[in-house]
Amino acid sequence: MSRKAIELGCAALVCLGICGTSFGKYGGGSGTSKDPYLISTAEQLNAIGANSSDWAKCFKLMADIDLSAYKGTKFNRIGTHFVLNPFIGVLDGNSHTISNFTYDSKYTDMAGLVGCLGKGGLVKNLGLVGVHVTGGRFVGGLVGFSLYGTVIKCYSSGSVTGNKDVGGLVARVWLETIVYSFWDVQTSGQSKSLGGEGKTTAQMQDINTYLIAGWDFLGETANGAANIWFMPAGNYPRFVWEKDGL
Ligand SMILES: [Ca+2]
Repeated sequence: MSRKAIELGCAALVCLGICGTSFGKYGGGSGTSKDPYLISTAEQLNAIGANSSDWAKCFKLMADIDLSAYKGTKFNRIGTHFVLNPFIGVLDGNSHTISNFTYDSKYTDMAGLVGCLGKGGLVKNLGLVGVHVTGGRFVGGLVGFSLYGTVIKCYSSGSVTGNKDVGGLVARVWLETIVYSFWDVQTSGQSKSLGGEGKTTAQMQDINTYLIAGWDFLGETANGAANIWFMPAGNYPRFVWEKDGL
Protein backbone atom coordinates (compact mmCIF):
# COMPACT_ATOMS: atom_id res chain seq x y z
CA MET A 1 0.00 0.00 0.00
CA SER A 2 1.37 3.39 -0.93
CA ARG A 3 2.07 5.99 1.68
CA LYS A 4 -0.60 8.18 0.11
CA ALA A 5 -3.18 5.43 0.47
CA ILE A 6 -2.23 4.89 4.10
CA GLU A 7 -2.53 8.62 4.77
CA LEU A 8 -5.94 8.72 3.14
CA GLY A 9 -7.03 5.69 5.13
CA CYS A 10 -5.91 7.29 8.38
CA ALA A 11 -7.69 10.52 7.50
CA ALA A 12 -10.87 8.59 6.82
CA LEU A 13 -10.59 6.77 10.16
CA VAL A 14 -10.04 10.04 12.01
CA CYS A 15 -13.09 11.52 10.29
CA LEU A 16 -15.15 8.47 11.23
CA GLY A 17 -14.00 8.83 14.81
CA ILE A 18 -14.97 12.49 14.93
CA CYS A 19 -18.05 12.50 12.75
CA GLY A 20 -19.26 8.99 13.38
CA THR A 21 -20.67 9.43 16.86
CA SER A 22 -24.13 10.46 15.71
CA PHE A 23 -24.02 9.84 12.00
CA GLY A 24 -26.49 7.13 11.11
CA LYS A 25 -27.46 6.49 14.70
CA TYR A 26 -30.12 9.17 14.82
CA GLY A 27 -31.94 11.06 12.09
CA GLY A 28 -29.85 14.23 12.35
CA GLY A 29 -29.02 16.96 14.84
CA SER A 30 -26.14 17.30 17.25
CA GLY A 31 -27.90 16.66 20.55
CA THR A 32 -27.93 20.24 21.83
CA SER A 33 -31.10 22.01 22.98
CA LYS A 34 -31.09 24.14 19.82
CA ASP A 35 -30.18 21.26 17.52
CA PRO A 36 -31.52 18.10 19.14
CA TYR A 37 -30.95 14.64 17.77
CA LEU A 38 -33.89 13.85 15.52
CA ILE A 39 -35.73 10.57 16.02
CA SER A 40 -37.96 9.33 13.21
CA THR A 41 -37.82 5.53 13.41
CA ALA A 42 -38.05 2.76 16.00
CA GLU A 43 -34.38 1.94 15.35
CA GLN A 44 -33.32 5.49 16.13
CA LEU A 45 -35.45 5.53 19.28
CA ASN A 46 -33.89 2.26 20.39
CA ALA A 47 -30.42 3.70 19.72
CA ILE A 48 -30.86 6.24 22.53
CA GLY A 49 -30.92 3.53 25.17
CA ALA A 50 -27.96 1.77 23.56
CA ASN A 51 -25.78 4.86 23.91
CA SER A 52 -25.61 5.87 27.55
CA SER A 53 -23.03 8.53 26.68
CA ASP A 54 -25.91 10.41 25.04
CA TRP A 55 -28.17 10.40 28.08
CA ALA A 56 -27.50 14.06 28.82
CA LYS A 57 -28.33 15.08 25.25
CA CYS A 58 -31.54 16.43 23.72
CA PHE A 59 -33.80 14.36 21.48
CA LYS A 60 -36.87 15.26 19.47
CA LEU A 61 -39.36 12.93 17.85
CA MET A 62 -40.12 13.72 14.23
CA ALA A 63 -42.77 11.03 13.65
CA ASP A 64 -45.12 8.66 15.43
CA ILE A 65 -43.15 5.55 16.27
CA ASP A 66 -44.39 1.97 16.50
CA LEU A 67 -42.25 -0.25 18.74
CA SER A 68 -44.15 -3.48 18.11
CA ALA A 69 -41.05 -5.05 16.55
CA TYR A 70 -39.31 -4.92 19.94
CA LYS A 71 -40.52 -7.80 22.10
CA GLY A 72 -39.30 -9.05 25.48
CA THR A 73 -36.36 -6.90 26.55
CA LYS A 74 -35.18 -5.96 23.09
CA PHE A 75 -35.94 -2.30 23.60
CA ASN A 76 -33.07 -0.49 25.30
CA ARG A 77 -34.43 1.42 28.25
CA ILE A 78 -33.35 5.05 28.35
CA GLY A 79 -31.66 5.42 31.73
CA THR A 80 -31.08 2.29 33.76
CA HIS A 81 -30.22 3.40 37.29
CA PHE A 82 -31.36 6.46 39.18
CA VAL A 83 -27.91 7.18 40.65
CA LEU A 84 -25.42 5.50 38.36
CA ASN A 85 -27.00 5.95 34.98
CA PRO A 86 -30.13 8.11 34.77
CA PHE A 87 -31.40 9.91 31.69
CA ILE A 88 -30.73 13.59 32.37
CA GLY A 89 -31.34 14.88 28.86
CA VAL A 90 -34.50 16.00 27.11
CA LEU A 91 -36.91 13.73 25.29
CA ASP A 92 -39.35 15.94 23.43
CA GLY A 93 -42.21 13.93 21.96
CA ASN A 94 -42.90 16.95 19.77
CA SER A 95 -46.60 16.07 19.77
CA HIS A 96 -46.05 12.52 18.57
CA THR A 97 -46.99 9.14 19.98
CA ILE A 98 -45.02 6.00 20.72
CA SER A 99 -47.17 2.91 20.38
CA ASN A 100 -46.77 -0.71 21.49
CA PHE A 101 -43.81 -0.15 23.79
CA THR A 102 -43.11 -3.55 25.37
CA TYR A 103 -40.71 -4.40 28.13
CA ASP A 104 -41.21 -7.81 29.63
CA SER A 105 -38.85 -8.86 32.41
CA LYS A 106 -40.23 -9.57 35.86
CA TYR A 107 -36.74 -9.39 37.40
CA THR A 108 -35.79 -6.01 35.97
CA ASP A 109 -36.14 -3.03 38.29
CA MET A 110 -36.79 0.42 36.88
CA ALA A 111 -38.65 -0.74 33.83
CA GLY A 112 -40.22 1.83 31.56
CA LEU A 113 -39.51 3.57 28.28
CA VAL A 114 -37.32 5.83 30.37
CA GLY A 115 -36.06 3.49 33.07
CA CYS A 116 -34.67 6.28 35.21
CA LEU A 117 -35.09 10.01 34.87
CA GLY A 118 -32.55 12.03 36.81
CA LYS A 119 -32.03 15.64 37.83
CA GLY A 120 -32.47 17.92 34.83
CA GLY A 121 -34.08 15.14 32.84
CA LEU A 122 -37.24 16.15 30.99
CA VAL A 123 -39.86 14.22 29.03
CA LYS A 124 -42.56 16.31 27.38
CA ASN A 125 -45.34 16.37 24.79
CA LEU A 126 -45.41 12.62 24.41
CA GLY A 127 -48.26 10.14 24.20
CA LEU A 128 -47.69 6.45 24.93
CA VAL A 129 -50.34 4.20 23.41
CA GLY A 130 -50.76 0.52 24.20
CA VAL A 131 -47.76 0.02 26.49
CA HIS A 132 -47.08 -3.44 27.88
CA VAL A 133 -44.57 -3.32 30.70
CA THR A 134 -43.73 -6.06 33.19
CA GLY A 135 -40.90 -5.59 35.65
CA GLY A 136 -39.74 -6.06 39.25
CA ARG A 137 -39.68 -2.88 41.31
CA PHE A 138 -40.28 0.62 40.00
CA VAL A 139 -42.25 -0.25 36.93
CA GLY A 140 -43.92 2.48 34.93
CA GLY A 141 -45.25 3.00 31.45
CA LEU A 142 -43.31 6.13 30.63
CA VAL A 143 -40.84 6.33 33.53
CA GLY A 144 -39.74 3.63 35.98
CA PHE A 145 -38.03 5.81 38.54
CA SER A 146 -37.64 9.55 38.63
CA LEU A 147 -35.33 11.49 40.88
CA TYR A 148 -35.77 15.23 40.34
CA GLY A 149 -36.88 14.66 36.76
CA THR A 150 -39.73 16.44 35.02
CA VAL A 151 -42.61 15.11 32.94
CA ILE A 152 -44.80 17.63 31.14
CA LYS A 153 -47.91 16.99 29.05
CA CYS A 154 -47.62 13.27 28.60
CA TYR A 155 -50.17 10.49 28.70
CA SER A 156 -49.99 6.74 28.82
CA SER A 157 -52.41 3.88 28.18
CA GLY A 158 -51.82 0.15 28.37
CA SER A 159 -50.84 -2.49 30.93
CA VAL A 160 -48.18 -2.08 33.60
CA THR A 161 -47.37 -4.84 36.08
CA GLY A 162 -44.62 -5.45 38.61
CA ASN A 163 -43.84 -6.58 42.14
CA LYS A 164 -43.57 -3.25 43.93
CA ASP A 165 -43.80 0.46 43.23
CA VAL A 166 -45.76 0.16 40.04
CA GLY A 167 -47.31 3.18 38.39
CA GLY A 168 -49.27 3.89 35.27
CA LEU A 169 -47.22 6.85 34.13
CA VAL A 170 -44.31 7.05 36.52
CA ALA A 171 -43.62 4.35 39.10
CA ARG A 172 -41.54 6.09 41.70
CA VAL A 173 -41.14 9.80 41.98
CA TRP A 174 -38.91 11.72 44.28
CA LEU A 175 -39.16 15.51 44.35
CA GLU A 176 -40.12 15.73 40.78
CA THR A 177 -42.48 17.80 38.78
CA ILE A 178 -45.24 16.12 36.85
CA VAL A 179 -47.26 18.67 34.98
CA TYR A 180 -50.54 18.00 33.23
CA SER A 181 -49.85 14.32 32.75
CA PHE A 182 -52.30 11.46 32.94
CA TRP A 183 -52.51 7.75 32.63
CA ASP A 184 -55.40 5.38 32.21
CA VAL A 185 -56.04 3.52 35.48
CA GLN A 186 -58.20 0.93 33.74
CA THR A 187 -56.07 -0.12 30.79
CA SER A 188 -52.90 0.15 32.86
CA GLY A 189 -54.34 -1.94 35.69
CA GLN A 190 -52.72 0.53 38.08
CA SER A 191 -54.86 2.70 40.30
CA LYS A 192 -51.91 4.47 41.84
CA SER A 193 -48.88 6.31 40.66
CA LEU A 194 -46.68 8.71 42.50
CA GLY A 195 -46.61 10.93 39.46
CA GLY A 196 -49.31 12.15 37.17
CA GLU A 197 -52.98 11.76 37.77
CA GLY A 198 -54.90 8.54 37.35
CA LYS A 199 -58.07 8.69 35.32
CA THR A 200 -60.67 6.19 34.22
CA THR A 201 -60.89 5.37 30.55
CA ALA A 202 -64.00 7.55 30.31
CA GLN A 203 -62.15 10.43 31.93
CA MET A 204 -59.13 9.88 29.72
CA GLN A 205 -61.45 10.19 26.76
CA ASP A 206 -63.20 13.28 28.12
CA ILE A 207 -61.82 16.54 26.80
CA ASN A 208 -62.67 18.29 30.08
CA THR A 209 -60.01 16.27 31.92
CA TYR A 210 -57.39 17.98 29.81
CA LEU A 211 -59.02 21.38 29.44
CA ILE A 212 -58.97 21.83 33.20
CA ALA A 213 -55.24 21.06 33.13
CA GLY A 214 -54.59 23.68 30.50
CA TRP A 215 -54.03 21.55 27.41
CA ASP A 216 -54.44 23.61 24.27
CA PHE A 217 -57.18 21.98 22.19
CA LEU A 218 -58.57 22.72 18.79
CA GLY A 219 -61.91 24.51 19.12
CA GLU A 220 -61.17 26.39 22.32
CA THR A 221 -59.16 29.50 22.99
CA ALA A 222 -59.00 29.66 26.78
CA ASN A 223 -55.91 27.44 26.82
CA GLY A 224 -54.25 29.05 23.84
CA ALA A 225 -54.45 29.39 20.09
CA ALA A 226 -51.66 26.99 19.14
CA ASN A 227 -54.28 24.19 19.05
CA ILE A 228 -51.95 21.29 19.73
CA TRP A 229 -54.58 18.66 20.60
CA PHE A 230 -57.93 17.43 19.47
CA MET A 231 -60.20 14.76 20.92
CA PRO A 232 -61.54 12.08 18.58
CA ALA A 233 -64.79 10.53 19.83
CA GLY A 234 -64.17 7.51 22.06
CA ASN A 235 -60.41 7.90 22.00
CA TYR A 236 -57.47 9.50 23.75
CA PRO A 237 -56.29 12.99 22.88
CA ARG A 238 -54.44 13.18 19.63
CA PHE A 239 -52.22 15.78 18.16
CA VAL A 240 -53.91 18.00 15.64
CA TRP A 241 -51.52 17.13 12.86
CA GLU A 242 -52.74 13.50 13.12
CA LYS A 243 -56.30 14.57 12.42
CA ASP A 244 -56.24 13.81 8.71
CA GLY A 245 -55.09 10.26 9.34
CA LEU A 246 -57.98 9.34 11.63
CA1 LIG B 1 -56.86 26.14 21.53
